[in-house]
Amino acid sequence: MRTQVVIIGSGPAGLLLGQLLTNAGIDNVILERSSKTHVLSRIRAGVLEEGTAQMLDEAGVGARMRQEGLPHDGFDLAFDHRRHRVDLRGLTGGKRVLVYGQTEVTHDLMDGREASGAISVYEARDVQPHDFNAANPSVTYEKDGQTHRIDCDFIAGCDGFHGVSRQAVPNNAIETFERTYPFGWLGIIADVPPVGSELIYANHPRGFALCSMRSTTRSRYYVQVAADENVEKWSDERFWDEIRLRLPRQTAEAMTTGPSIEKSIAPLRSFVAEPMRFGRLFLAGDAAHIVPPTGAKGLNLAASDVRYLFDAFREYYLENESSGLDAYSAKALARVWKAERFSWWMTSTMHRFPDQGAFGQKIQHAELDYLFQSRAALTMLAENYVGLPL
Ligand code: FAS
Ligand code: PHB
Repeated sequence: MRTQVVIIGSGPAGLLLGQLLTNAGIDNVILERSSKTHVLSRIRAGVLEEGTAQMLDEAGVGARMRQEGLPHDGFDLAFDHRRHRVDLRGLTGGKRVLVYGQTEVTHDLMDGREASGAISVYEARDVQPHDFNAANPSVTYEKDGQTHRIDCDFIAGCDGFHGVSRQAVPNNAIETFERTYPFGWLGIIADVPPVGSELIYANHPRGFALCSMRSTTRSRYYVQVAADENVEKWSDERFWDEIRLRLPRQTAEAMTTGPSIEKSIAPLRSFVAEPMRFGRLFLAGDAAHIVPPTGAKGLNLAASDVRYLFDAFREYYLENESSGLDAYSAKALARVWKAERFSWWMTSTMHRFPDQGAFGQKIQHAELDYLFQSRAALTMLAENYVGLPL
């Protein structure tokens, strides 16, 4: 079999790239190791930057997002028993974010892919990229007891942090940068109305908490836990008691609790691999970088990588120009590192670190205090949160 672009991974990055390529008449095949059901079962991000939402519109899959997504003009930071609002719209000249779960984004992209008739192979085992430093790369995989090979022009590694694409690059051709955090996020989903109309990020001596949502009837909550915490030790009751201890009293008293329909712990890390191109193999999304979810950047960075990579492929195939492909890695990394900085800053400002000590807590408090005394400081936060220009 032959195609122009093989995409490894059917998460948001792979599906969005595939949809844009197909719409532009550029032939592509997606190879995914899991089943569709498993991909859709993963509960992840919840906040879309406007640039990401516009890409979903451009891909022709934005209708349900525009109908069901919740536009948010701001969010609260809670500390010292009080909530302080960050007026995104006022601070950024009218920009906002859209609250719409990654599961729904993935659903919409899968429906679009199916309608387009483009080929996706699920439960493709042992996917392997080959000869991507030569002019004739290929990808092999196992399915139904047979080995399949696809010859192609390019390979897009959209296979996430644990994928095969980055692992296929020789160690001497790649440099990685990493910071792991001494805590994780215990998250739950419950079919109860959210405690507020906007998100609340809380800095508390007991640890960080986040009140988010998926709709006006479905809430998404998180509390910071030890990095090695066991989710089995957290009954629903223990979770609800703990998150209410970390919120201002009025907010805690207003919280509706109920049975969790999903409960899991996500580790937090900052990670970047450089470069993001290796001959005819291009990395996009979590395959190349990870951010702690505090800044709501992970899914949005995957989208901006796809923006740059799709534009480069379109220029190559439709205008016979390869400068976009040559510039992809540097252009994507420039935005990645700014999002890494913001996500690290939000995480460092809002979480309790075991070794932070009294001085560290004073610095954290001064940081938060300064934010709400300086329009310049709050504007920095707001313009990063809504998404820096593409
Ligand atoms: P993904 O990991 O989503 O998709 C990669 C795909 O490749 C998967 O379907 C995988 O099965 C497939 N794959 C892997 N190896 C393969 C192989 N060898 N062959 C074929 N296919 C292979 N971001 C936020 O903004 N907010 C959040 O709250 C948030 N929470 C998160 C919680 C968790 C537990 C995790 C892991 C991430 C979270 N993120 C969050 C970040 C997340 O949303 C990612 O940024 C987003 O999924 C990135 O999308 P992709 O790059 O497509 O990678
Ligand atoms: C979520 O709703 O899952 C969410 C929202 C904002 C974040 C992280 C996660 O920063």
